[in-house]
Amino acid sequence: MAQLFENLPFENLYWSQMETLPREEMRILQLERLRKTVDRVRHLPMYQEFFEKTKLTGDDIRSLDDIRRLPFTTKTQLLEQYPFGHFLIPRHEIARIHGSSGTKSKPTLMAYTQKDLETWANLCARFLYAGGLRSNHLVQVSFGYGLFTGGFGLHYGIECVGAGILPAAAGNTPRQIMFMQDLHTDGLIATPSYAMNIAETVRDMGIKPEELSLKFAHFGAEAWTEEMRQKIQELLGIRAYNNYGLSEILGPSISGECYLQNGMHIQEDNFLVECLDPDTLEPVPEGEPGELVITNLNKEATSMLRYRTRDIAILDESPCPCGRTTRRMGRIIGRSDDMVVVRGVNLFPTQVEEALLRVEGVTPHFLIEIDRPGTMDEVTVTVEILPSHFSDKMSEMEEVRRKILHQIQIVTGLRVQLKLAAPQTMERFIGKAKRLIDRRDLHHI
Ligand code: DLL
Repeated sequence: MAQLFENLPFENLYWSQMETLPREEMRILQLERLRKTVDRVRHLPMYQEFFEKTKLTGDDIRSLDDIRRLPFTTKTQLLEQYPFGHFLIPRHEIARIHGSSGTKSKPTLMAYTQKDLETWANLCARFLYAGGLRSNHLVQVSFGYGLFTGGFGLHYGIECVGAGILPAAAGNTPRQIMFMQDLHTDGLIATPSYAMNIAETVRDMGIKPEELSLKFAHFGAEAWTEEMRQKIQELLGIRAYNNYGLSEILGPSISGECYLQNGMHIQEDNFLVECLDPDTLEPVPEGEPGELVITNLNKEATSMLRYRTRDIAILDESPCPCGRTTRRMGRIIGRSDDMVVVRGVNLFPTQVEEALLRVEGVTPHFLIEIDRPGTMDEVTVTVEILPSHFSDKMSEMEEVRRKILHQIQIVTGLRVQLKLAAPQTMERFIGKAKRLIDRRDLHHI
């Protein structure tokens, strides 16, 4: 993979001049765009009361720190506006609508103008290009196409770079692999859990990574660990990059990794990202994890002020050796609403993934179940074992059990119940994986 970059002339490393804009110029641009955004959204029903009371306008925003004078937006507020109350354009000007899956409630629907769609494609093109995508490549998009922003977002990003697309969509893993073999696809787009599923099937079919033409992949839409990256890279012989986004803001595009894989470059000309303590809503000290709170700076059809993502990550201000000047964000540690407090200890599903993948013979297919039969929380982790390490002999399995429990305790600080599942018995996901079931009724405590 290294050769892919060695032959490139330096100026070809970046898709847009925005990626290397001097920090001061970026701040000026952000401020200008923030002021415009404030003036555009202040008449929306969900912000009206605040702006009527404070009489704030764009002109009152004198520095980027003034963002702290603006109100937050939550998913609940957006749902109250369902379907169109938060749109900034009349219905006939809508070019597209996307939204969240809405398993628990109605979906949050977000609108795009034609210009928004062009901006979005360009932003996706930036991180795809930063990971080595060039116009001569053919990329397999194994995301669901639909209301979910992953499929269409990446699709048009690849098109924007001028590369070829195979819109394979998610599912039918043997067929995905057949395409990889027959069409020699260079790149893969998927959720990390589905990519793992594909990678394991490749291995189980006896296909060696070098028999495939895959070179790179961009994964996102759910939390994943460095351990998972290493596993998938090894099984498919690729470089796997992380990218982040959410439909309420735009979709994939908020940030993505460059070929150095050391954090996701935030596309700061389009998004103002704060990292706040979720309880006090004050900025966390630099280098500490906090909730990402995002403001749109350049979206026409819908624009959020200080949207509370519930995603926890660490921001990195240090310059990246790739030459991009944008701030970076570390991988998402978890969602604050995915984080459970068990016997007073904070637990994220990604911590369990990290622990499991440290043990040989263990797959990343797992489920965490939390119950409270009496007054104490009980955590049960069920994990699938590789065929090569699965045995009917109690003594052999005992060794694996001991190692897993030890790693879980090191990473999470918790003692859990462990169930070892036979190969191929745990559910496989083609989109976002579900790894946690919390059956405690915490409202009655
Ligand atoms: O998942 C957008 C997306 C699609 C991003 C494809 C990247 C690739 P939603 O369905 O609205 O949008 O879900 C957004 O997914 O708040 C995070 O909790 C999670 N998420 C997205 N990307 C990552 C990532 C898309 N790279 C929610 N790492 C967000 C961890 C992620 N979590």
